[in-house]
Amino acid sequence: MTVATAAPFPIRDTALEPIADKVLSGGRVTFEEGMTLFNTRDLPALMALADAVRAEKVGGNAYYVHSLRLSQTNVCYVGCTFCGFQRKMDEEGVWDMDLSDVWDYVGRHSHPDLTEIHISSGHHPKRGWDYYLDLTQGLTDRGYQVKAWTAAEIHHFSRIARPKGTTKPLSYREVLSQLKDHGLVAMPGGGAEIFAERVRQKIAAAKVNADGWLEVHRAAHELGIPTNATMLYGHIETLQERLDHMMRLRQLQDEAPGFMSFVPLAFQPDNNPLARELNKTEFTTGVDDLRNLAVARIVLDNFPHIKGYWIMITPELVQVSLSAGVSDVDGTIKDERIAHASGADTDTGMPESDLIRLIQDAGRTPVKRDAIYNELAVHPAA
Ligand code: V47
Repeated sequence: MTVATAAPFPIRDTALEPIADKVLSGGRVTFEEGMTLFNTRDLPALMALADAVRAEKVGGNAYYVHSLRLSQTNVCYVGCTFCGFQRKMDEEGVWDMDLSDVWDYVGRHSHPDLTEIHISSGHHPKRGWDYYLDLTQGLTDRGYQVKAWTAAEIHHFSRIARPKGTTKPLSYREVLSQLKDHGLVAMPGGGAEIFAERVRQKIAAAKVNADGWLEVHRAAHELGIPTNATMLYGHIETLQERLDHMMRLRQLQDEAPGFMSFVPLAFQPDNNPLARELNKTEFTTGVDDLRNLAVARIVLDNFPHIKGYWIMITPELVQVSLSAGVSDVDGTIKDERIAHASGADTDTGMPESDLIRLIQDAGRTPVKRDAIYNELAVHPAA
């Protein structure tokens, strides 16, 4: 006999009933239960459960940030196969801003409401450590909150920042603490890709490994630098590997809290070696995007937010995802380049008024936040 579930929404897949009861009474899902969530065909119940978890955390609010994406260079020596953005130094289509170019760029894109500059770029083989410190400091001095440098870049900096004549890399902690002294307020979640070694070897073999990525974020959290975590999905990874990725993040958040949001990144399948090798031209499906976000919301019970990244899954689906666990829609962005280099067909930025409307029309209250989730303004629907 099945015991009636306490869930205030219909559940057609009976395998979900005990999980819903557990989650709704504050319990934590196991790996096996996480797989049941991934495998269910009962998307409405999965979304409703994730929505209940979301509501418990943020009530009727949904967050956004007035941000600018800065990709000061696309030069990168790492060679991740999913990436259509990277260029070698002498390749066509390359750009590489020195500091004065960056100040001009930011001046051109500046707006009185702009709070956050999110840096997203390549691993440059020639730039020295001072460039990164001066870039962080210069943006801070101009009044912006700098959210910058992925764990993969921190790993790269640990090698280029070492004192002359030494061979031992600087510790992640030392690199991060110098950046913090130059104004860094938060770190983005890029470079996580998929932690499972089987996949990482195929798509990001030369990038920092999973343990290194997690170690950098641990060091950041211990220094009081909040961070995000991403997961690149929709290519060669299995559902088990997605869940393993989430579980490793959950574990780190238990041990060294400091993650603000989890950001699933849907594979953009154009102009990159992985898409060509897989002969892949289609974007991830809406069903996969929604279940991925919903599972993340339920599994990552210690993450304050799940972010719906409209650049990669469209504003329309992000609006729906506000009923599937998502509580943050990222930002105005303005000049996104990484996803667009791999075929994203969304706009490269969105006016703040459109973001507000997107959230209001989903029945949520838009809350403008800064880079570290201080609330700046609330825009209830009229
Ligand atoms: O690190 C590169 C990914 C990341 C592709 O922290 C791709 O708030 C899909 O990290 N298909 C950069 N993804 C973007 C990023 C990010 C975005 C939004 C918010 C936050 C945050 C972080 O984009 C890279 C890589 O993992 N990426 N190529 C591609 N073809």
